[in-house]
Amino acid sequence: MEERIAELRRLAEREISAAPSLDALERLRIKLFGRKGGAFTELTKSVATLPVEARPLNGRLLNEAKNSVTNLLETRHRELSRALATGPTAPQIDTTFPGRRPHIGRRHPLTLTMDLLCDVFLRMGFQVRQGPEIETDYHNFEALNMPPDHPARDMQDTFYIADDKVLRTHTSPVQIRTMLAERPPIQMIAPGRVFRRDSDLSHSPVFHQVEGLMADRGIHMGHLKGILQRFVEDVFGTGLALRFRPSFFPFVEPGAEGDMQCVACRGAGCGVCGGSGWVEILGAGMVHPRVFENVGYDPKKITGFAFGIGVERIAMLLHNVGNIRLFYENDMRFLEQF
Ligand code: 2NM
Repeated sequence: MEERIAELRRLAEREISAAPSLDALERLRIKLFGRKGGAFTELTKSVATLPVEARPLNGRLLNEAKNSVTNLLETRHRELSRALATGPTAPQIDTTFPGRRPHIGRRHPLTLTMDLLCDVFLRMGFQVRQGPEIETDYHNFEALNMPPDHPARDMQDTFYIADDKVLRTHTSPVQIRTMLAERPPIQMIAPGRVFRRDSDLSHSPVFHQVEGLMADRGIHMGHLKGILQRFVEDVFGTGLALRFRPSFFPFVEPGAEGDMQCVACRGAGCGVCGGSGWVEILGAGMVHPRVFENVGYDPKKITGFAFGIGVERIAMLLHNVGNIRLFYENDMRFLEQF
């Protein structure tokens, strides 16, 4: 019996070391340890038939042999696996195969437009000022010469957070805060997000503005027209006229709306401009004396112009986008075009 155990152990060791593949090794494992007919399995059964005094020694020898052979099987399994992954038959890397293109993000068309507008005014000497999106009634309305019963303060247009806290309906409160903190000359723009309860093809409850203010001694409407004409040229190219139509805003006098010749038809009349040849792009005017009084400037000495430009409107005209919602739906087919 001892001799049979030793012989099986030598045979197993030889065959395991020589096993050429993982498949061969698995067949060998079954041959040695299989439940039915495995060599070690059978040998274990015969130990049980030995005379009682011979069992302990042979049991121990058999267990040693099984443990040693089991370890050997595991070692050989590791060897063969490693050879498969790294050896000459391992899968080769095709270095000519095209790489996986990483997805590169891009800036949002509104961000691009906002940055473009800011650049144009920065080049003309304006500085960027920012302020909070949640504003006091005072900064958003009262200081801008909008008394409590003014229609622009109507619940339909303004998101109220509390009795005297609103989501700013324009970036003009940034001009108020700047004038309260600084003395003329002021030459600033306020780019940012604004909020109104309004929504259709060309209106979104959240939209963006770039407003501007220039205040000093001797500022007049000619400065306003010149700066804005230059803005139209820089953003849309030369040769498009800008015209002022008289209009009303409580915080300016006189007030105007600015139309530029249609980018699409250059004034001939088309669908974009509704056949008129002109598209409205901004509001503007000379800062109302009461606004200057409210911030402690003497309106007899200081005059100024202000303007407000809708960023979405400019982006739609620049890229011929017909529906404002495309800017907020995050459809990659749209965004990837910019
Ligand atoms: C507009 C149109 C006209 C404006 C006025 C002021 C301030 F604070 F200086 F008085 N800021 N912005 C203004 C004037 C804004 O947007 C359509």
